[in-house]
Formats: sequence, C-alpha cells, structure tokens
Amino acid sequence: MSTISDQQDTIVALSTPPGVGAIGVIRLSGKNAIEIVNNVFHGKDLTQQPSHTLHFGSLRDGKEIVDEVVVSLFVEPHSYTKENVVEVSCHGSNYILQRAIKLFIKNGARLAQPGEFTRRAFLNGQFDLAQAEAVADLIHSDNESAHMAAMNQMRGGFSEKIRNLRQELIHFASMIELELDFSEEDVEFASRDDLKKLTNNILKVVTDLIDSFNLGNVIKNGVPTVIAGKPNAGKSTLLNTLLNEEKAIVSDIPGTTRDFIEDEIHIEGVSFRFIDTAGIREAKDKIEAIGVSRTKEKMLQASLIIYLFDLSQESIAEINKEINILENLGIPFIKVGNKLDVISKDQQSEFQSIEDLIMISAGNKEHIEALKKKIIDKVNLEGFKTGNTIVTNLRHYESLVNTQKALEDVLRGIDSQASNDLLALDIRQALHFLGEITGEITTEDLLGNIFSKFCIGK
Ligand SMILES: Nc1nc2c(ncn2[C@@H]2O[C@H](COP(=O)(O)OP(=O)(O)OP(=O)(O)O)[C@@H](O)[C@H]2O)c(=O)[nH]1
Ligand SMILES: [Mg+2]
Repeated sequence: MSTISDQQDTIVALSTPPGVGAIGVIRLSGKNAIEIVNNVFHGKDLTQQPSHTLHFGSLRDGKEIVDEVVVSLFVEPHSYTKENVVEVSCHGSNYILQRAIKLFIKNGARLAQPGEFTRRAFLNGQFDLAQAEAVADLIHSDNESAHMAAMNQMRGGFSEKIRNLRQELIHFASMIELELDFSEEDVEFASRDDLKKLTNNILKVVTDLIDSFNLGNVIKNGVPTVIAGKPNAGKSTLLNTLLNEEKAIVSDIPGTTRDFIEDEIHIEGVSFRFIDTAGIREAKDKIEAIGVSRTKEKMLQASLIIYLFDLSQESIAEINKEINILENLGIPFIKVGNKLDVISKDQQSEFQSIEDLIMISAGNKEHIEALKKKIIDKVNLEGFKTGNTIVTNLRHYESLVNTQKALEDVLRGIDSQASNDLLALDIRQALHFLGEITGEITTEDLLGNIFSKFCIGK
C-alpha cells in the first residue's frame, strides 16, 4: 500500500505496450522527473526549459550512448499527474527501453506500480474516481459504443451531477443535525417537504443510472443474442452469414447443432454476442435433449432472441403457435422467416400476414442488412446515442444500489415522522455511498483495488 513517502517518489514506467515497435515511450512523474532525465540526457539543459516543449538529444550511460531520443516536458502542475512529467520517446527495442528504464532507476526513479500515474492524477485532484476508472475502461474499449461510454464518463459524465446532488444533501444533513442541538425547542431548520423533494430528485437520478447499468454492461461485453428455432431452420447458416465465415456446422440433418456456438459481431459500432443453439423439438436422443434444455435456458438469459422459422416447412398456424410461446418468455425477440429463396411469391404474401415478420434467406444472404437494422432498433440504444450517461462499472452500480436503499429509508423516515437522529443517520448513509462513487469517500483498500486493475505505465 502506498504511503506519503511513496507519493514523493519519482516513478517511471514504459507507457507503450511491451514488444518491438517503431518507438517506445517511457514516462516519469514526480518532483525529480526532469532532473533525473537531465542527468543522463545530452542536449539542452532540461531543467531550464519551459513546459510543453520537445527536445532532441541522446541518453547516455556514462560515455556510452543508449539511444537518440525525443523528450517531452510537462512542468507541474500542467501535466496528467499534476507533477513534473517527462516522456522519453526512444526507439522501440526491448533492449533499449529496458536499459533506459534501468538508467532512470539508477538516477533515483522507482518503477511505477500498476495504475500509479492515474492514481496520482486522482490524488492530486486531476479528476475524480469515476473518471479515473473511465481511463481504464477507455484503454480497454474495443468497440465504438464502449469507447463513447468511457469517453463520456472520463470527461465528467455523471460525477458532477452526483457531486452536486450530494452537496445539497449535505446541506440538509447539517440542518437536521443542527435541529438535534435545539431538540428542546421544537424548531425545524430543514423543511421536510423540501427534503422529500430533494430525496426524490436524487432517487430518480440514481434509479436512472442503475437502469443504465444493464445497457452499460451490454455495451462493454456485447449484447447476448440467442439464435433459436426448430431444427433445420437455418440457425447455424445465419450465424455463419453474419460472421462471414463457416464457423458452425451446417447440414440438412435436423439436430446438427447440439452445443452453443458463440461469437462476437459488431453492428453499427455495437458489439453483439451471437449464440447459435440446438434446434427446439422433442429430442431424439439424450445428448440432443440436453442441448434442447440448454437452449431454453440460454433463451431466458438473452437480451435478445432471434427466432427463426423455416418458411419452406412451417405453416402460418405453426408459426403463430411458436410466437405465442415466445411472447410468454418476456424477452425481446425478432421473428425471422428463413429460406425466402425457396417459397413462391404467393406464399410470401401469405406470410406477410404475420405481424413484424422479417423474411430472409440466410443461405443466399438476402435481406441480411434489413435484419441487422432490426437488431439495432430492437436493442434500443437510443438513451446511449443521445449522449445520456451510462454506468458501466460494477463498483459504481453497487454504490448506486446502496444509495437507492438509503434514500428509500430516508423517504420512509420522513413519512413516518422518524426522529431526527434516525433521519440524519439515513442521510449520512446515502451521502457515504454517493461519495464512494466520485471518491470523496475512499479507503486505501478501495483505491488499491481500483488502481491495481490498471496496467503498469498508466
Ligand atoms: N434454401 C435454403 N436453405 C437453407 C437456408 N438456410 C439454411 N438452409 C439449409 O437448411 C439446412 C439446415 O441448416 P442449418 O443452418 O444447419 O440449420 P440449423 O437451424 O442450424 O439446424 P440444427 O442445428 O439442426 O438445429 C441446411 O441444409 C442449409 O443448407 C436458406 O436461406 N435457403
Ligand atoms: Mg445448427
């Protein structure tokens, strides 16, 4: 765990990924960062240069030239960590980078722990905890929507909203605590009506954020989307078509797929986890029976079901029967009629009587774009696209749920005219959990836990 003296150290780490690249960047942060680099740098006197300047020169270990480098200077407090920061761009050989880092250590720097740069940025007030965590998410985001969510949060996101509401609540807490001092005199500094209004306001914000977590989670990990239907409907063919590769075995034998086949597909920047399943029917053997029951389980866990009907085999009545069952599951689903290529125009218009049925040919790749569009519409990313804040972090989610509980206690307390000290206690509880999100309430354990998830150099 870090101590105050740790904070005084100058830390160093490779900030670009390990391995060979055209350049590798070593970053130092701390009081002595500029001097340490200056000690081994041949070129201008770095201690005399203004912030935000670049300097070409060589790194030397005694007389030996280690590399020719470009040094970027950031003088405190105008840097990521608000400390003196130097970034040294070397040639990207592992050998050079390791030697340069050792050289800096020999001159007084210490190797940074994972996340230590961002931890310092947080401790020095560069941003709050939620924003610091967003940095980690940003580094790990691999699709457009995850990137947008992380970016939004890093630039302030819901932190400010929560901080403001918390401030208002602190005001009420102190008013109520003041009333405790005057308990003999039956005064009311904090209007219960106003307190109730504020609590409801906060509760609304908190509940919206909690609701956004499902979406946030989905954005981070991909929308779990199950492809289901009777055997031979063309589920595996559809998965392959969407993936553009022959991932799943396709055959005209019903009951081909018995276990799940899963892969990620990005549609309009949103990541989906498509899961091909065993066809649903009265199974012919034990293994298939297990597959069928697993399919049903998977369907219940899905965020979206793409249900395939074989238009060349099934009647409208049969399809309607299946739709009925689907509706009872309570999971969003898309009705897809497959094998459009083998039915007549007349049959096609008959099937059009089924509401919202989209007809495709998975085998001939027909109307696949229309299906993708429908998938995007169905997951309703509207809230997200309009720039609403989304909670993607489990830690924030848990604090929000705890806040919600505490706020509900406050409301119950007001309604049942609970004593001031009980009310004050519940408000303090809510303040505590709100403060956990932005880092106004932190413990060493919490910080250690959060920043250790970063990689070294961040
Ligand atoms: N004509 C036509 N045939 C298709 C189409 N899609 C799939 N098929 C055929 O239908 C048969 C079954 O396809 P699969 O993709 O294996 O079907 P499945 O739903 O995965 O079947 P199970 O895994 O057994 O449940 C294969 O012979 C495919 O070639 C299509 O759009 N048109
Ligand atoms: Mg299959």
